[in-house]
Amino acid sequence: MLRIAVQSKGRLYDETMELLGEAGIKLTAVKRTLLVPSRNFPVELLFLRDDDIPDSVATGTADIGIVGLNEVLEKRQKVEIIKELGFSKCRLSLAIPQKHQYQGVEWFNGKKIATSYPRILEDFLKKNNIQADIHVISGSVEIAPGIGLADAIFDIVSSGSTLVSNNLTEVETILSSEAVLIGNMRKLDDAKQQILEELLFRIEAVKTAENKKYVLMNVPRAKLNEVVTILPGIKSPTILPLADENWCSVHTVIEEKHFWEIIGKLKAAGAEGLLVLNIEKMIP
Ligand code: PRT
Ligand code: ZN
Repeated sequence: MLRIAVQSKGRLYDETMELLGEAGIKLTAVKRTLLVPSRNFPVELLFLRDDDIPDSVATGTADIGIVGLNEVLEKRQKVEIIKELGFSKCRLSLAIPQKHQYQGVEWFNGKKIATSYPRILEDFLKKNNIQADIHVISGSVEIAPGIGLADAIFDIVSSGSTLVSNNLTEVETILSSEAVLIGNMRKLDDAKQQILEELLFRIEAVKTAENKKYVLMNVPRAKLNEVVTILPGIKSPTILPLADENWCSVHTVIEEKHFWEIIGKLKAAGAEGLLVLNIEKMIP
């Protein structure tokens, strides 16, 4: 049984559960008790606050965990990053009140910076030879300058709207973060290692399929070459005959973003009856 530490509630929770669900892992109970085994795969989920996940993996309470890279780096636990998971993307940035002119990182000399990430900030300040006062607060960091508690903040930014509504400007981005799968530096026993490999294989299949679409269309045979050159397919497209021998059916997998670029070209080339389908999993 492989134990996976995951966030019990919060911003990571939904997508973590969705990823595990898409990887075919079903839980015995929907209710979030602390430790919930899967009913169809040899893993159990340990539900924790995200702050506790790096430590639980470093000490071996959990075998692996899913947590934001920002937490991993801040906690400085001995864990290895096994895989970047591509969700809960955000950045850790320095922001200052909009009324100030910013000419460079020296601005922070002698300033007081509020943050929940003192270690990452300390490293950055040291590297840049800045002497600043770090003021640790655990929530609502963005209101600190407005109430006179600090001159600037160092916090998580996603859309940036929280900064704007607090009259702050992002001036330095120090870290790009996303959810990561972490593991212990020590080797897992063979049984657990095997479960981990199967899990990684499944996650890979889910991730590869993300943002990809299965596209089918009918194409006049005379236009087939033209259509095939437009398609940025994974390999060459599948071409199937239709009852009307002047037409054929073309199937391929493309990235969704390419789809919008090429749809006009495909139609101009004579493609008809385009169908775009979601792909659940892809195994290369
Ligand atoms: O209770 P627990 O300790 O488990 O959770 P938490 O409250 O400490 O963390 P939670 O659930 O808020 O966030 C978990 C993780 O999600 C973080 O560690 C990040 O890795 C990631 N993440 C992604 C974010 C955001 N996006 C995010 N936007 N974490 C926080 N925010 C906050 C940010 O602090 C700021 O207040 O959202 C605000 C900024 O958002 P924008 O969109 O206005 O810029
Ligand atoms: Zn937390």
